Amino acid sequence: MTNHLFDQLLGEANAEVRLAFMPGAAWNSKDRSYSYGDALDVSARFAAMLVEQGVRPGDRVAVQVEKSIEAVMLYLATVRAGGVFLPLNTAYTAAEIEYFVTDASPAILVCDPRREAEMQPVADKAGARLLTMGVWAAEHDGRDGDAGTLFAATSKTADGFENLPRGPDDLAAILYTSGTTGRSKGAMLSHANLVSNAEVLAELWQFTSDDKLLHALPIFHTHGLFVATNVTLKAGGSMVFLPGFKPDDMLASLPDCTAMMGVPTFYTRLLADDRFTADSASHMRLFVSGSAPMLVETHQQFEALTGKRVLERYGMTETNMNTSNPFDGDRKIGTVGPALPGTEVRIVDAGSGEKLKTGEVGSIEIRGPNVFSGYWNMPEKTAEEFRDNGFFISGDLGTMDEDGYITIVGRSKDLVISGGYNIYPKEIESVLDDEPGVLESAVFGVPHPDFGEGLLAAVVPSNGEVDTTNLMAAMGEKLARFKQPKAIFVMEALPRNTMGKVQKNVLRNTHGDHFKS
Ligand code: MCA
Ligand code: AMP
Repeated sequence: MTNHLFDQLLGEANAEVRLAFMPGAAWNSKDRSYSYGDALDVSARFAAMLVEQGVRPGDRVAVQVEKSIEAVMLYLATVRAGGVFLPLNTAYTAAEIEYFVTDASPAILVCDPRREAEMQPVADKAGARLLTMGVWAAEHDGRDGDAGTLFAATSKTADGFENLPRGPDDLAAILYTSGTTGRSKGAMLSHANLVSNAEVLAELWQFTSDDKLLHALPIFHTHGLFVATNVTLKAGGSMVFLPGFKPDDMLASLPDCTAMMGVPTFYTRLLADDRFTADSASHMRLFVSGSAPMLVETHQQFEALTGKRVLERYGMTETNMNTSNPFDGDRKIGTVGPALPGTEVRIVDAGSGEKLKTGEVGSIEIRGPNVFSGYWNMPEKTAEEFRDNGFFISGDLGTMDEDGYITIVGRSKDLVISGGYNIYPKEIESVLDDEPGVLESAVFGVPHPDFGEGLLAAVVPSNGEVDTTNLMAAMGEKLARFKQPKAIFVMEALPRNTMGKVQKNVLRNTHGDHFKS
């Protein structure tokens, strides 16, 4: 019996090789590090536990826990148990989680022990069993570790656990991505989607078992979970697993690593730190950036300081990675490189779907084994975003040069990318519009020195006045912190064009300097 993703990523794992190391924290693992042998053992024990807890092939396992090596084991365990892994941003409020679990109806919801009380009703409403998973992190952040019910339910042996069979087209994960309508959509990713991308990237970026990846990304999104982790597993390499991006930890870990993946904010923060020098980077064989546009000037500063060029690539939750600048060959700054081997990327006229000429701006569309099979429970939405010939309409606008390199020039979707996190203004506007005293609102992004784009909101009061402090507080209960506007402006009316459409470009121009120091 085969389990496509597990077999491809770990089927030939060398049990002796060290997989991951989490420095500075007394994690629930032997000497704070995992070998591939540990990974095989722990993920089998977790998988056996999930089956005992009632997970059946195709069932969703929703997980909102702090970053730890064990959380990665839970991902692998879900796959081994035949389940569908559904990771959730740790910043999400209970109100946000309720939407996801009601929509995805998971068999199990795993949360942090500190959030058990607020998550129990959420799990009950969705008919999910609640488990808690903590990290023994006393040394890390001073709190006494509560390991939670998940570890307690896991037996000390895997007792001959056998992976549940799963084929290439079976679902391995659902990742929620916000949408222009304000409702988040669950992107369904198959075993083959994940395997094909991991294989292609590991080969293209020349990952081997000698690599040690500096991993400081969150593991509830494609970048940290699939690009960084799956590629490392595929190559049989190792990782230094940091809980998040802290310059001190990054600089302390760099000498031990060979490669790093990050969002542009990682690079601007490193460049702003005097301790990051040519020496810190000289032994590194690869720096990758993605999830948001990296400014040309950031590329140039990085190259001027280190003599190395960051490799920029382009992906989406729905498609995994689509394009990448080459490992060997010309990494063109300002572009995201050509289509990955096996993936087709084209630039077309958004209306007619006709292919455009070299250099013309159009809709970026993608077809290939990396592209998802659709949105969970949303066949109409899925149909709207695919062409009849199978191309997925990304919502990004770009050009292709004579060598096939793609440059992203904008977005047809109303989307703000802040520090690598996607924020759909519509979702925030719906929350603001529901507040008493608000007639209407417009949420938009402007340049931000740290996050690339920073979120701002303009509101029109229904009766002349509205208290923006109250609005901020109200959002605190409903929206994750990174989705909350950094400032709210009160306006008499929103700027509109003759069609009545809100002119966000006018708002962006007016407030474009808001974050400039
Ligand atoms: C934190 N805050 C943010 C963000 N992160 N606000 C806006 N945007 C953000 N991204 C808030 C905090 O709550 C805090 O609010 C204040 O901003 C300052 O926080 P700080 O401590 O500076 O933030 P941090 O904890 O250092 O986090 C910044 C970060 C992090 C390291 C850039 O956001 C991050 O790891 N981003 C990576 C996201 C990612 O992995 N994206 C990939 C998605 P206050 O002070 O008011 O409480 S996958 C994807 O996009 C596709 C598939 C792809 O191509 O990869
Ligand atoms: P998400 O839906 O969170 O997976 O974010 C996907 C979006 O991030 C894409 O549609 C792009 O708009 C953006 N993105 C990812 N990588 C890059 C990049 N290298 N340059 C510009 N935008 C990017």
